[in-house]
Amino acid sequence: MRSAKRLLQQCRPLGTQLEEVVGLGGVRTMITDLKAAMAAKIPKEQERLRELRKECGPKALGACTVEQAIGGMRGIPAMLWETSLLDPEEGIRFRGHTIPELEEKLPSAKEGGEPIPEGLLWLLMTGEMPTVDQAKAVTELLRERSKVPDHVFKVLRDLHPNTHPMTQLCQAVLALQVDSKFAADYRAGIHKSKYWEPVFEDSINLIAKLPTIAAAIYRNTYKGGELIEADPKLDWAANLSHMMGYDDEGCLEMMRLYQTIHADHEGGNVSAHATHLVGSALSDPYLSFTAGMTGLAGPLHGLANQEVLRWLNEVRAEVGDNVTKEQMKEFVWATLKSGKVVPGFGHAVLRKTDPRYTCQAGFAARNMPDYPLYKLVALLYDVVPDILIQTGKVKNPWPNVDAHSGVLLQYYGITEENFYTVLFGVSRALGVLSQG
Ligand code: NMX
Ligand code: MLT
Repeated sequence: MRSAKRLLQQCRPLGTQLEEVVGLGGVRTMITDLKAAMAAKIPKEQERLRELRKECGPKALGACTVEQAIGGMRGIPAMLWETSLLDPEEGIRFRGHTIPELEEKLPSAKEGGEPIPEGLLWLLMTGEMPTVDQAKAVTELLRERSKVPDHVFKVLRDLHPNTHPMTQLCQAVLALQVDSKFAADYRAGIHKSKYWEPVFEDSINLIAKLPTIAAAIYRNTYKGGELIEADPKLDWAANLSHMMGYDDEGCLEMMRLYQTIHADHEGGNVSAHATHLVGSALSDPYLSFTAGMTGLAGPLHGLANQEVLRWLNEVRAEVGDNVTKEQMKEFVWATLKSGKVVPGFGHAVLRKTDPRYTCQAGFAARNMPDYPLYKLVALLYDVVPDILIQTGKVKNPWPNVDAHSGVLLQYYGITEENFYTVLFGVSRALGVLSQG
């Protein structure tokens, strides 16, 4: 299923800009409080939706074929998704901005460095590119709410030691649900025009706590359970890396970029669609995000980043690090002939190389040009598309986001591939909860 936004845009232009407000004494001040920015925007957005329905309600969005119904509603424009738009040829745009534009325009933690996801969160929620101060204010907001209650750590500790990190993430988020503001306000009879406020509160509370939860899962599962305190000087993504035990400056930058580019991919992918669907029952953000994460845990979706590494390690175990093009071709054919997919390649919507892949390849070229695994992934780019084309059935033979992310993590020492999808999930919270 894909977004109806393109057609809806033809009916009516996007909402108004919100940059400045007139404060006390008539002084124009920039809003740096995310909730205040939302409060100024939401009534207009609610009105826009009402008008859209009135003006365009009967307009048809397109026809639907039997093949599309069988194929999981692919290509049917049937969903309103404001935060991002996916073009099959160009790739994702977040509120109108491509990945290279985000790299250029979003605030960074250091001069000329990688974008910080807090800036993206502001952009996704308000539709406006944030200033440095606005992004910093989000960092502070998330820091203030980052404390995870003890009972959540207890839930994690009591799980079976073999519990997959993605299952642990879901359990921890469900354990947080006891504090849902939306669930409490709904019980108290909140007016529906005000739903957005407790949804916003829950979303921010959850996003703020996810790095600590993810790091606890990592430390419990792979590092003997010794947890690391957050560093109050660090931003949200850098703190995730720090609490996992990785303080290398390059790793902090990698985590900022990683957390920015995985955030949103329109509404038709499994994690976004599941979050949206469950949220439409007025299940609170903790419940709906968990639904998204159980979907992200599937090997054809987010778990593919773990599968890519597993698969590359199989190649290396068989032929060593100096794999030739011919050996790689044989390995790809053997994978296909054994009835498996080549992980990290193909996409339900994209028909070109994923710009998130290109962005990560650029990071690798700048920061780890001689790393053997980077070279192996570059070799895959040379070999796999041609073979997938030869099968005659794969609609997109090009690499997706998952083909490259594991290499970056491995380089900085995060070698436990079963954990990778948790990092994807932390980032995905920014997109799917903003849409909520
Ligand atoms: N390797 C082998 N076969 C493939 C691949 C691949 N990478 N991609 C597609 N196919 C097959 C697919 O299984 C289907 O075969 P069949 O008719 O026998 O069922 C045929 O090609 C047509 O599929 P498409 O229409 O091209 O792709 P579809 O939209 O069904 O699926 C994916 C999209 C992403 C599920 C698919 O390309 C895939 O399984 N890729 C590998 C797993 C992966 O990398 N997933 C991550 C996606 C991105 N993410 O982060 O979520
Ligand atoms: C995603 O980021 O969600 C994946 O690329 C899958 C998709 O968009 O269908």
